[in-house]
Amino acid sequence: MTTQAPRCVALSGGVGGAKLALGLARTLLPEDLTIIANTGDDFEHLGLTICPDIDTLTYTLAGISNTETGWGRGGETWQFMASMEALGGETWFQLGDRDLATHVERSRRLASGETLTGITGDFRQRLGIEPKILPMSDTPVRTIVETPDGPLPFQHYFVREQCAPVVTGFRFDGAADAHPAPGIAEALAGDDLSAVVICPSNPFISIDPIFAVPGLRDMLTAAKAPVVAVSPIVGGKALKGPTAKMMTELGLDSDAVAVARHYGDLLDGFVLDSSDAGSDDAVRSLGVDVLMTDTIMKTLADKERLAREVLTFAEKLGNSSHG
Ligand code: FO1
Repeated sequence: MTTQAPRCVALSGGVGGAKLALGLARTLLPEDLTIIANTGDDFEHLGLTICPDIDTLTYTLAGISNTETGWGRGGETWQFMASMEALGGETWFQLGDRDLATHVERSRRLASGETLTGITGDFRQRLGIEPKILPMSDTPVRTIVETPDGPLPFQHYFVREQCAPVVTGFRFDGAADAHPAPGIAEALAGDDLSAVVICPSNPFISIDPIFAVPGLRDMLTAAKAPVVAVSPIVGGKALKGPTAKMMTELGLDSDAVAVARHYGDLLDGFVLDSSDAGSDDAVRSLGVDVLMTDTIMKTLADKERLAREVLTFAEKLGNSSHG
């Protein structure tokens, strides 16, 4: 009998998701990993198209990210921002000098008719990344955060307003006309797929925009591999970002069980942090298998260990569902 290397598709937003994506990239053969990135955070700013989650994934996998912020590039300088400030331009969204090149070149290529998939693929190859990073769609989809004072474009809510407004809901503008990016259907098809991993990203603003692309969630449901999500909530708190605050404002419990319930039928397995022992029965009662482990990824070794454990968990789920 020959044992095949596992093949995996991962869905990711920004910082938290990119950490597990890096662990997966260091565990799997490059041709066996495809990462689908949220583009709902994308926006047009200073005449440029900014794609934060694609860039966070790309910089993280290339080993050139700013490990303190999780976004942007390491060793950054800020002359462009200082010059903008002197001219009275907008500076609430920090674009470093090195990072700026990504946005300028991507915007130029988009304007000349290239697709986001093509540009993302070219950038990652030039930066030495082997696994595929695919945007969820080549059609622009923009997350809009509904608040009592009206709708806010995602980055205005997240960065300019520092997530302070109360969230009453979300809209994904453009999603109805979007199509999954080329390569997604192929990555999710085939009997050799071993795992679909939903990285520990915010379910509402990082993963739901991916599911808002018509047909994409159905492709996941139809995939021949178990779908496993890693909880972004640990001990009732989001490790980074506004997930727990949002859940409370939306009238949900701000715990890992509510995240599992949010994904619902889609899930075969859920990875809970050991500090959430006691929530596992509630997740199992949803008909979802549970892996309890340490999900906090501080070091590279943490990322690799979690990636290995998630893949082994998915493999077990796959074996049991196929008798
Ligand atoms: N996040 C911030 O909190 N402040 C910033 O000034 C900021 C700038 C920025 C520039 C490029 C980029 O790719 C990402 C950037 N982010 C910034 C992160 C971005 O807002 C992400 O969408 C969120 O972190 C959610 O994933």
